[in-house]
Amino acid sequence: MAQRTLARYLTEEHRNKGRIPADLKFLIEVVSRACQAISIAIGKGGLGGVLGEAGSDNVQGEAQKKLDVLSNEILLEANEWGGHLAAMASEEMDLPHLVPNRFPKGEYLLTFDPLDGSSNIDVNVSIGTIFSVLKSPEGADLSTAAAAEQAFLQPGTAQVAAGYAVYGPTTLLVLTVGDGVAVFTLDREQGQFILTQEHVQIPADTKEFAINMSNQRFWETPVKRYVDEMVAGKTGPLGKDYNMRWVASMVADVHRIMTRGGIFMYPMDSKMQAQGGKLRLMYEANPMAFLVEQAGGAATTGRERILDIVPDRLHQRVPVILGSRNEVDRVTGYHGN
Ligand code: AHM
Ligand code: MG
Repeated sequence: MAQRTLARYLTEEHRNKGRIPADLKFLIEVVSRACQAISIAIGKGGLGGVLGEAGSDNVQGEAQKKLDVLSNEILLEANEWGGHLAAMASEEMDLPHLVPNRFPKGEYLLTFDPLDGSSNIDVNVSIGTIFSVLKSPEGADLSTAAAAEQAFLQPGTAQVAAGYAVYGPTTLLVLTVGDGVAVFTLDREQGQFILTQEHVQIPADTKEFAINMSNQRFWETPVKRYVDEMVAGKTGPLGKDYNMRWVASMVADVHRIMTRGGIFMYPMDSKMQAQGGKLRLMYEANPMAFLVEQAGGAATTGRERILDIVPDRLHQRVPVILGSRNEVDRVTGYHGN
């Protein structure tokens, strides 16, 4: 049987299922090409002079790596000319990036974490790109970058597409357009993403959890209780032995869950209270929550469904608990929900 490329998958979603308009199909293809370019840059590593610090801080006050900056530029440049976007917002930029006046504007908004897992870049461990697509509200004020922020403040339920690329031993693109989750593998010789899995399903139960255990003393009681119960193993209240994995790249940890189930938590902790959590709603939590729900899993903050949160600012942070449904329900229940 002929290989199904990403282009073909998107064409079928457009033509046969009427699910995505042509503009959205084009947008996703452009994002996928940017991810290929990022994958090539990452692959060069020390030979390409792309490792190490950029010498600047981003809006979150975090030191930027050269690849953070480069990936951001690749995504901006790839997407600004196509006529499908109204504006973009990135974890690495204070304000939205408007489409320059020399290019036509479209109706979509794109948000991204250009290179997730920055602490893993220099140690040759999997990293990724996360993206989300929204529609620009009718009549949105896009006259200045500051005014444009308002257009992005939509709940995750409004996303029309979301995905991530994981740059691991192979480069994968994992995508949803609201019709389940599909996985594409980059064929480096062809320079194309080829469909390798469709209808991804996260098992409802799991024996694997992912959390940064070094923050244990800062967690709230419900998460402490849940992790204690998992660590207690077979003779504990949950009656099974659990295994722990923590790559510290959200894309890699979420991809493991997409592949074989599990629960991922970056919960609220007392260090992060003032800022609302560690992970960013628009660039990390929402796209991952959309993908996980589309694969039959669940995603909450412990207190509410992530996709229901109405953002009050672009760089908002939230606690994240996602993955196998029964486990997410259990720990969410411990929060009194
Ligand atoms: P980044 O976007 O700056 O890379 O930060 C987000 C990352 C996630 O990928 C990962 O889940 C988490 O931060 C790792 O945190 P920690 O350093 O506490 O292990
Ligand atoms: Mg990130």
